[in-house]
Amino acid sequence: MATAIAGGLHKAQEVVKSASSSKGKKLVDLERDTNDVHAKTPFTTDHGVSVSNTDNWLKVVDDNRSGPSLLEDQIAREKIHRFDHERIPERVVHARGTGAFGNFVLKKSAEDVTTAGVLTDTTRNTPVFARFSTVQGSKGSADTVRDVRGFAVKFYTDEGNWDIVGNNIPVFFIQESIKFPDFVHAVKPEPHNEIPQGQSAHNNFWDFEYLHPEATHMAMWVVSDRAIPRSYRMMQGFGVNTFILVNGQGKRHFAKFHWIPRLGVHSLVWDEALKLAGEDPDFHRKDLMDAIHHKAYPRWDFGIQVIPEERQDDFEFDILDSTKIWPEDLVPVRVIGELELNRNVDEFFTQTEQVAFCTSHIVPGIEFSDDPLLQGRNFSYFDTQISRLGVNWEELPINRPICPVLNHNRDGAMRHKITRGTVNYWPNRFDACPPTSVEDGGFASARQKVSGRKDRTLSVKFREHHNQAQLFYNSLSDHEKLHVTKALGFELDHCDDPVVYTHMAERLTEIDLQLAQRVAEMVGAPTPQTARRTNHGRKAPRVSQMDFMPKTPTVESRRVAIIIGDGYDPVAFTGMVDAIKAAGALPLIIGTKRQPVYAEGEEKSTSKGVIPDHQYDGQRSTMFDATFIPGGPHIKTLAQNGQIRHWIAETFGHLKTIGATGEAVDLVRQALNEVPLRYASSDDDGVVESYGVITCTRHHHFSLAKTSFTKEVNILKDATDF
Ligand code: HDE
Repeated sequence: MATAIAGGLHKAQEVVKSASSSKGKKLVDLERDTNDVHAKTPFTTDHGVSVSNTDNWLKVVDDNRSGPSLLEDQIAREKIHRFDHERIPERVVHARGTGAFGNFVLKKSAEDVTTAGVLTDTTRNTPVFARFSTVQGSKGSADTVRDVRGFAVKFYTDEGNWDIVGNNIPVFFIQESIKFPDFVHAVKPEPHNEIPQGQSAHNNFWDFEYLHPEATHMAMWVVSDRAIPRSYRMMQGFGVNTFILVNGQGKRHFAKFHWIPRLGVHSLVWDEALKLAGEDPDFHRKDLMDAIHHKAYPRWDFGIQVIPEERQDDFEFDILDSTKIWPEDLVPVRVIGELELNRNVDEFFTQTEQVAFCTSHIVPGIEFSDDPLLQGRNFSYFDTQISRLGVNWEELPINRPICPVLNHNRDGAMRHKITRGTVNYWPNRFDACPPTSVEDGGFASARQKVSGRKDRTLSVKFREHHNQAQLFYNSLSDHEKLHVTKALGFELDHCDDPVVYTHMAERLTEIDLQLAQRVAEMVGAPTPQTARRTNHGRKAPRVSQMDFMPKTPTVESRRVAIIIGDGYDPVAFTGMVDAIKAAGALPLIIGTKRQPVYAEGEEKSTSKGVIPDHQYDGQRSTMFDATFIPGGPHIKTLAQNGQIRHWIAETFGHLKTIGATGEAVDLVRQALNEVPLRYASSDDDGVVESYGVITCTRHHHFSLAKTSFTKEVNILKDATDF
C-alpha cells in the first residue's frame, strides 16, 4: 500500500508528515491554503493581476458629468460577480452554529472492544473540529432559543476521518429515518407564513408530537432545561445512535458515545433565554470564542457505553431504538478520553460553514449497528453535502483527512486534486492504487448473520413509547419538573388550534396526571381526569442535569459584572476584581459611562481612572453570571438610575448572585423591594453583602461565599416559581 500511495502523495500530506507532533497535524495541513489579509500582499484580481483602483467603475466622464459605466470593466464585473455568488445553501437543519478546533486524548485504551487506533492508542493526540448548533432556526437566528443543540465532532485520525454527529440530548424524536422530512417540515416555520423562527412553539410541531407517540420521550427533554443551555461548553453530547465496536478477535459490541462537560451541565432560565435572543443573539457563539480566546479551554470527558452482542435482547427496550437511552444504572458509562477545544477558527465560512459531517465517516474498529435511524442518516449526510458544497466537498481544506487519500473516484464539479497516472479503475495492469488487506488495516465489516422477511415495519420492542418518557420526568428534581411544566405551558400557549393543545394535554397523562392537569389549565385544554397509564415510579441516575455538577464547584470562565460610577469604593472594587480573577472568572467593569471613571478621593488631574469595559446601557444583566456593586458615594447616582435598579432586580430574578458592599447594600435592597413577587420570594436570599472568593452553587448560578458569611446562599430553593 505504501508504494501505491507514494506516487500520488499530495503536497499537503508531505507538509502534514513533517509536522513535528500529531497535535498540530490538521492546523499544519490547513496552513497550505491559508492567506493573511494583514500580510501587506497587494490586491489582485482572481486571475492574479494587480489592481490600481477597486473603488470606481470604469466610466465615460468629463469634468462636469459622470457618464455611462462601461461593461468593459472586468475588474468591477469580477467584484460584482463574485459577490452575487457568495451565498451557498444553508444546512437544511442545524443551519445556525459555531465551531472550534481542539484535540482528543485517549486516557484508557478500549482495546477490549475495538481496534480503532483513536480509541486504543493512548500516546496519540488526535486533532478535532467541533461544531455546535441549534436545529430549527435559520443561519441568522438567535443562539438561546429552546431547541436541541447539535454536537458534531470530526476526528482527523491517522486512519481517516471519524465523525460523531451528535446532539446534547441522548434520544431522538423518531425511530425511522424515512420520517425525518416529516419531522423537519413540522418543526420548521409553517409553510403558509414562514413562522415561527427559532422556535418549536407552534401548531405543526406539537401536532406532529401528538401523532408520533415515539416522540414523547424526546419532547420531554426538549421542554426541560437541557434545551436552553447556558453555554455550549456546559452541555453534554451524545452520539444518540447505536454503533458497533469490533475488537481484535472480531467480537462485536454495541456502543453509544458520550461527552461529559468538565464544567458541569448548566442552563439558562427561560426568561433569560428569551431576552438574550434579542439582547445578544450571538450569546453562545461569543461565549465559546471568548472562552477559547481567554484560554479557558472547554473540556469534556469522552465515555462509551458498551453491550456485548449476545446481550442484545436483555433489555425491556430495543437497544437499537434511538428514542431510548441505555439507563446508566444498567449500562455504566466508561470514561476513556478527553476532548479539549483550544483554537478559534481563522475564517467562519471556510471552516465552520464548510465543515461537513457524515455519520458514515467511521474508521476500522468502528461500525454501524442496524439502528434504523442511523442507517438512514448514513445516506442523508453525504447526500446533503453534495447539494450544499458540491460532490468534491471532501477536498475542502477543513474536510480533508490528514492521512493520505487516493482512490479511483474522479472528476465532478470543482475537482482540484490532480492525480497523475494512466489508469483510474481497479483492477489495473499496474496494480496502481490497490485496496489494502484487512491485516494491513483495510476496512472490512465484521461478519454478522442476518435473516428475516422483507417488510416495512419495526420489531415489537420498538412499539413501547412511554416508559422512558416517564423515567425521564420521574428522574428530574422538583425545580426541573416545574420548568418542564412551565415550558409546556409556554409552547402550547403559542398553539392556537385547540385540537393541538387538547391532544397534548391528553398525551401528558401518559407521563403524569398532575403535569397534564396543570398544563391543561395553563393552555386552555379540558382538564384530563384520568391517567392513560399508571406511573411505574422508576428513576434513572444521571438523567437530571443536577447529577452533573462538577465535584468541586467552580466559577471558572464565568462573567461577573462590576458596576461603578464616579466615587466608587476602590478597596472593595480592587478586592473583588482580584478575587474574581483568582477564581478563574472574568470581571467585566460596567461603568455609568465608558470614559474614565474615578474612585472616591481619586483626583482627575493626577489619575487616569478606570476605563470600563462597557457602559451599562450597552449591556444587560442577562449577559452576566453575577453582579457586584462596591459601596461609595457613586451609589447616589446609581440609585437614581431605573435601568441599574432593573439590572439588580433582573439579576436576582434570574437566580444569579448579587454582591454588594457598604452603601450598595441599601441600593440592592431597595431594588429588590421594587420587584414583583415572582422575581423574589424573599428579600435577601442570593444576595451577599460583602465580598470575597466566589464559589459556585448548584445550577448555573453563583453564591459569593466567604468564611465571614453566616449562611450559605441557596438561590435555587427559593426560586422554584421562576
Ligand atoms: Fe442530522 N442532519 N439527521 N441528526 N444532524 C443534518 O446534515 C438527518 C439526527 C445532526 O454541524 C444534515 O450536514 C437525518 C440525529 C447534527 O454540520 C442532514 C436524520 C442527530 C447536524 C441531517 C437526522 C442529528 C445534523 C443537515 C434522521 C443526533 C449538524 C446538514 C434519520 C445524533 C452537523 C448536514 C453540522 C445535520 C439528516 C437525525 C445530529 C440533512 C436524515 C438523530 C449535529 O443530512
